[in-house]
Amino acid sequence: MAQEKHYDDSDIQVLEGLEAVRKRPGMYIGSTSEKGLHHLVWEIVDNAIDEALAGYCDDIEVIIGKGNTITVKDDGRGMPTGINDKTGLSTVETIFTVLHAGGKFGGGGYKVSGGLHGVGASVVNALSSWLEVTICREGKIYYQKFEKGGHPVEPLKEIGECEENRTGTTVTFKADPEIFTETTIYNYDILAKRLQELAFLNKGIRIILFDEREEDKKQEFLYNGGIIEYVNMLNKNKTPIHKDVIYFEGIEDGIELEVAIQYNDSYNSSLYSFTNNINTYEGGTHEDGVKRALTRLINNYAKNNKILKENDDALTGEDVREGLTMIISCKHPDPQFEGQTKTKLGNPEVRKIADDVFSEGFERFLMENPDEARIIIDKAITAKNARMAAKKARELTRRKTALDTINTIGKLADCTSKDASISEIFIVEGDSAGGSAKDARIPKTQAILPLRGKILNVEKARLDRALSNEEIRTIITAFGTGIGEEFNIDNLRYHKIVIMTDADVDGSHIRILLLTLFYRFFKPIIEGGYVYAAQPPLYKVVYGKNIKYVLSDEELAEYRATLPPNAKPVVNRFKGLGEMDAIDLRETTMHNDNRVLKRITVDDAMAADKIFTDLMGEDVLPRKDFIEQNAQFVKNLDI
Ligand code: 0RA
Repeated sequence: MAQEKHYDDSDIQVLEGLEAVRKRPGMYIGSTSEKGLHHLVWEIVDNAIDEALAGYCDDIEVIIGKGNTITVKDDGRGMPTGINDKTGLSTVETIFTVLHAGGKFGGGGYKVSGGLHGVGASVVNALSSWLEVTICREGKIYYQKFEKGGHPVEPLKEIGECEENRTGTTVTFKADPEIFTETTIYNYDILAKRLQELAFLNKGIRIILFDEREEDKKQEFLYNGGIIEYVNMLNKNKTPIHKDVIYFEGIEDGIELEVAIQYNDSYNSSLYSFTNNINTYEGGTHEDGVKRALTRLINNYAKNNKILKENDDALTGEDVREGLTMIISCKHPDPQFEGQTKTKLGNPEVRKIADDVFSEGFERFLMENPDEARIIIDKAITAKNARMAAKKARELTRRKTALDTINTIGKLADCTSKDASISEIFIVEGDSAGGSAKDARIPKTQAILPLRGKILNVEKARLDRALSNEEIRTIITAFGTGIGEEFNIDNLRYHKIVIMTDADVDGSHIRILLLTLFYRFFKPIIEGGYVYAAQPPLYKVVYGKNIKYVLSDEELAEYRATLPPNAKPVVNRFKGLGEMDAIDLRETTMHNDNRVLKRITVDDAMAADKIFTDLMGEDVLPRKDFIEQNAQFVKNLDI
């Protein structure tokens, strides 16, 4: 009796905590969209990764069950099962029901949890219809189940025996559809991509993903080479200009740093940095330190070996990073995340550590491999020469500004407002859609730029060539930001840049080309959240006096189901934007009241960019087929 009473007391407090999570799930997992749903998986996987980083676990299995349950199984020490002094509950129950409990039970090492620092398990429990945990430890099997919102069904109990040396934790949960109202269906590709990334970043950990919703769907990720293999994969369809990936690692004051690089013959750099397995999209001190060291060392080597002359201009960071693929992974006991999206590493001490680790290793590499050194430095010098040529080309363009402006004005129907914060530009596929859009717009705040031709694919083009493409020049002039070294986000003339293309393959192609262009040359406009994709409807349904526009076949079926059984609505399928008249377009796609705009994230743009990267060297596959096969990506954009 006494024990049960005690249990009830704690239960009340505990459930108040979990109730808070259910009231404001967004505060704990960002959102309750598809992204939030997947966040639940990361929270549980992170705990297993922590156990692996502490050195006790090598195998992690993630299973998507038939009913969209998730199971995460590890072969770690098993969560502690004894009674916790503070809560009077078992440590297992404490971990799953007390907010902020996680960290305190960790046995040192890095906490990799994506910003939640170990509170993950209780948050996942709070947002689940049910959750089960099974633990093997010291020859015994323990089990506990929680029901809707984290209510324990009964305390942790022993349910059987296992081999003495078998240990591990298995967690299974079902996301609560009352919380995740948009979807509770897991996307295999999202899970696979991140689990693969985790396997690259944590060498030697085997992560297996099973999808029981489909027969024989399974992938195993195990990379003993860690981020070296990551760079190999990124460069798979490119042409490296030196044989092996160059890798350095070091540890100073408990801060661990790994860098892997390889140059390829392209003109762009692919640079990804991580801290405690979190993608630091906004960079930070680890990235700064490595970049600074790279620029300094290449300049020094070039000068010392008389490849650059005394009076030559120095190579810039951009020059030495042309064609560079690089992964930086930092593991820090107390990372400070800053920036707009909290993905910028702020710890100042890391700058020097990163510089030290990279420069010690890279200096030796240059000394010991003069042939490779020469190839890398020649590439940087070529990049510098191209940069100077582009500068000249830009100066020429600037002198022709009057002419350019006339050309641009011919195409651009600008808005009258000069206030960027309320101004929007619609980049529209084709002249006929451009015409309807011009009629449909609000002239004060909405500008229309019709694109006539396909824009240049910038994957294989340097800035100087991109600048010779008329459609690209028009876009630059319209944006007002300039490009390359002159780029200035403050001069952006529109705070909404809306890509408006058809929902077909050509439309996706144009959209992907535009995103690639923005990603390569106007990244801050994507990072700043200024870029959107419009979502024109697929059908217009007229039923009596009601007009309804729907975005997809599913939505059409849903709408039909709401009509009486004998209803015969008139359903009109739009074959493209060009088929819509100004009224349709205004009602559905352009005016604020009804339109659905999808904000493009850096991830979306990266995915677009990757499609082209993957295409290089895959000339067997015609471009269009490839994009058709990647319709999933296009669909993702259309959520
Ligand atoms: C702290 C201490 C111990 C195990 C764990 C944490 C642990 C947590 C999780 C979460 C998922 N899988 C896990 N595996 C282990 C045990 C300490 C000990 O045995 O002395």
